[in-house]
Amino acid sequence: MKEKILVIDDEAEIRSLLFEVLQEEGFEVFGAADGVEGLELFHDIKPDLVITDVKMPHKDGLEVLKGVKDAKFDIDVIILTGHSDEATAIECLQSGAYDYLLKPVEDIEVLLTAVNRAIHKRNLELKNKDLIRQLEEMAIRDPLTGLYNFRQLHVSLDEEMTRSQRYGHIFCVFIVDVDHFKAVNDNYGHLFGDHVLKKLGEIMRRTLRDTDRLFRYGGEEFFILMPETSPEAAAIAADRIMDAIRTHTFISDEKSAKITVSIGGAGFPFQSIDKVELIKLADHALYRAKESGRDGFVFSKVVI
Ligand code: GH3
Ligand code: MG
Ligand code: MG
Repeated sequence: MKEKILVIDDEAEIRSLLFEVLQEEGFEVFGAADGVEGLELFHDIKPDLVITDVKMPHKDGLEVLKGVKDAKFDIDVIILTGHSDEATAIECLQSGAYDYLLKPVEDIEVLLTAVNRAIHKRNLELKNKDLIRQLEEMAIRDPLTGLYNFRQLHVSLDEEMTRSQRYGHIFCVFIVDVDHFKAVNDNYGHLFGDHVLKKLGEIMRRTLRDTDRLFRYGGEEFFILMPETSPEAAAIAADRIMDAIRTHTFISDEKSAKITVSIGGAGFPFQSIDKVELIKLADHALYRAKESGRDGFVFSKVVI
């Protein structure tokens, strides 16, 4: 993709010179004849670099620089200025300009070096931002299913408890455990087991509300956090989940299998006042669901 450069100068000849040179260099170039028009265009196109004249009608280069910096898009500005006005150029540098070039622009190589350096720096910054975003995602997601992981579950539970206490709302949680999953691995292989876990995540995500959050809790266990949900509504959700899974045929590599899950549920703050207790109640309820024959849902009976 071509990088975009915005050239702001009231002199048409300078604009057309820069247009020609920068287009030749492979950039997409936009032009504006004064600072007001320039800043409007800047917000519209979000260029990768701004080159602006200093002395212009309406808004001068220093005001353009301020407008660009205030927008917080991390976009650099190169200042164009006459020989007689180097003091302003220095003031621009002090206010955050990336570089300045003296007019008339005679040495095209100097111009191109400054532009390419600024664009290279911007591309590195964008790449870094992207890598940081990826790392942040990796830190909170489970790589197999793409669902939020155990660590993020604790963050979300803490947040939901705070919200629930502040606004007096209740919420419910489920621990969902695949029935006889060891047998799935033993009979069809670990890869097929992985496929089942991934698919289970998709099925549950589709079955839940947008505001419900789904986590991979452990190996073949999932955790569901349902804000503003009563135990009665949770029971309906549990039935829907179990039904969707029970009726699905898992197919991969010419193998196919049917699977069921057991679900344990508990609520906050009517049954538990802290996170550890809440998880323990859901876990006990899950244990009872397993004991009563699996493919079932048990909501904690604890009353406080
Ligand atoms: P139950 O109905 O009592 O829950 O029986 P189960 O076989 O599901 O329970 P158990 O805890 O004995 O076995 C869980 C299995 O899940 C064992 C483990 O190898 C498997 N498992 C855990 N994580 C993964 C994974 O990421 N991929 C695959 N394929 N299997 C996994
Ligand atoms: Mg001028
Ligand atoms: Mg299991």
